[in-house]
Amino acid sequence: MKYATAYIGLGANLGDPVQQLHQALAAITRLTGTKLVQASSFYRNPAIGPEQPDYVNAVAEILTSLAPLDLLDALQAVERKAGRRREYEQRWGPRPLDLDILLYDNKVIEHERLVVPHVEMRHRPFVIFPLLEIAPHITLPTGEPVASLAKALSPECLRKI
Ligand code: A4P
Ligand code: MG
Repeated sequence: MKYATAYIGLGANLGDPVQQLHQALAAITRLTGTKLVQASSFYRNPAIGPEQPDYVNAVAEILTSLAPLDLLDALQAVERKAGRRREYEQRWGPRPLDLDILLYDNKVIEHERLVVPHVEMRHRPFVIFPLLEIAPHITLPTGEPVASLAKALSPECLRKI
């Protein structure tokens, strides 16, 4: 079996976000052909977007034999089980669980349902600092080290739980 290394961004700001992230990690370990390698600490931080509760965010490294779109389907099924109903949501609005594919090997993917690296990741402290915690030497497919992206961001808004 050929495995890809992928990094998943986890976020929640409705219900019990810490519990939701623990459950999401457990659900990820149960996905077909997928192993959880490691997860970052959980970080509480203010929401980016409309006025809403603080988020808890984390990043997980996985090994998966799922193709990128199959992984997306599987993660969206996990989001739905956590009570997420996209049709009632506003863009960047509150959600019980959000799972984003940040990186998938060194691939660049531009599909109508899936863009990798995740478009917003480079601007988001709640993605870059947890990623740096578990993969300090990683680079984006562009060759940019995540450590360099972190230098342009402030970690002050993040509170490690
Ligand atoms: N999609 C495209 N690329 C990807 C990818 N790499 N990973 C598509 C996952 N999905 C991807 O996603 C909408 C569609 O994006 C999916 O159907 C998929 O086909 P969504 O999760 O429903 O998100 P959305 O709210 O409609 O918009 P967006 O821009 O994806 O939201 P984000 O970027 O996930 O932002 N503040 C803090 N502090 N922490 C957060 O985690 N999250 C958001 C949501 C806003 N503010 C936040 C946080
Ligand atoms: Mg999302």
